Amino acid sequence: MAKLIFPEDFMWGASASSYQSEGAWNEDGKGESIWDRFCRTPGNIENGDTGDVACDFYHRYAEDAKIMGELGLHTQRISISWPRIIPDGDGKFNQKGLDFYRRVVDSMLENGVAPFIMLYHWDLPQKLQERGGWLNRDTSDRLAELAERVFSAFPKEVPYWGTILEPQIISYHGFWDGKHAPGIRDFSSALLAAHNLLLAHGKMVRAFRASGSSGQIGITNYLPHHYAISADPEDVKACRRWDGCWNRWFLDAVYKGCYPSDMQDWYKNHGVVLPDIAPGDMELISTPTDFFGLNYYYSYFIGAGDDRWPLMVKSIKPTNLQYTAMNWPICPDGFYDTVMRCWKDYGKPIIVTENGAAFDDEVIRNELVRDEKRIRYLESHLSALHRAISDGADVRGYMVWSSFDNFEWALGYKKRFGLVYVDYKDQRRIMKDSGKWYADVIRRNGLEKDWRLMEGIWSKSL
Ligand code: IFM
Repeated sequence: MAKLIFPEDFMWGASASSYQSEGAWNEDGKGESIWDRFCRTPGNIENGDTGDVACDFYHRYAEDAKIMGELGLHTQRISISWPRIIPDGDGKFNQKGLDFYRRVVDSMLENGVAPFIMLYHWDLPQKLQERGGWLNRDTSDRLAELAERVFSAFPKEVPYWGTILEPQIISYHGFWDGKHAPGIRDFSSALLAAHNLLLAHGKMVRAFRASGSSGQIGITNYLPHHYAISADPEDVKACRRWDGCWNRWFLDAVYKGCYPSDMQDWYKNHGVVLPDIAPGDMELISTPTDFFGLNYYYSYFIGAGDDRWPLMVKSIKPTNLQYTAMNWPICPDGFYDTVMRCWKDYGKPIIVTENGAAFDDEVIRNELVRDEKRIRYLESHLSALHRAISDGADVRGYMVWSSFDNFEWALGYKKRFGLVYVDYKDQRRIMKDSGKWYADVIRRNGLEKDWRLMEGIWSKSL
């Protein structure tokens, strides 16, 4: 009998995305995306990997939908490859692209899995990049047009819609440190990109309401928790700045209709050019949504320092924590604190749209993947989530990243996050132990463990 039982109608799911899984990068009329281009520049991606084939989901969606059904997922998140449907981002429409998503949605429904469609998970058409991409306000209108097409194609079948996946990562890795496409390094540009992405979010929400489609819509933010490394006021202020940059900048805009004034002042004083805000922009960005999409992986430990201009912080990696293969600290307390903070500060029903971990998985005897560390990671985070729910947070669902191993952006295929192992040589799928374990959690709507009692997992309360 599970000890930590989740609410009766709790939604269990998993997530994936188009560029990371589909492959078929130039089939059936698909246009080039910024990731197709970025991956072709030597040095951008580990091992020279690309998403050209990925998990070949484009051809194997039916088999994969069966596996989603075997996992017992209530929902699976997929994303729309924009250049598959509108190859140049503007103008010509490609029916074959939309037909593919029709087949995917039907296969999922046949297997009892409700589709959760994310409209933008990073694969911008390259042609739009050539017109400025996210630095051009017009891109937000183009994305709203794509969204309208997709809403009208699926008026009833899709219960959950996401607008933008992790505007933080798109802006900061795409435009601040340049690790992601389009590989620009300029903080002011990052804030402009963020503003245009948030405008696109608002426009898509309005298009959704106007379309009369059924279902719920929200945006997904990337929300690490931030702990100050000491009680020294300078460290505490630095930690608040880091949080202001990663979390409050986006959350306050979407849920309160303003950018935080302390961050605006700090940026202006450090020579950052803030985006122009046209009349009505903030109202558009804060158009009401139905749920708060929360992605959590790890926490940061922040103090005052000289790094990360214009923030002037330092980030340390505590030695008493365990780390995943991404070198991310395993920190379920941070998950609890993030969920509680989001609930208290923004008061919207939460869906955890991603949580998970990469480890160095190995296949044993051609059929088993004993990924005990992933089970412990998920178990510790789910028990932290259970505690947040017991303490009053309105959390409606939880989705593991990821259902299947896939292309981990600049880190290529080496980093495996899946509940299902993908052998990229022959595209064989092998259910990992974590997949079997998660199926059992879903079946029982709960689990046994309390992370505060789990050996080797850091907790502030220990
Ligand atoms: O793989 C990514 C995903 O595309 C967005 N969220 C974080 C995951 C792990 O890095």
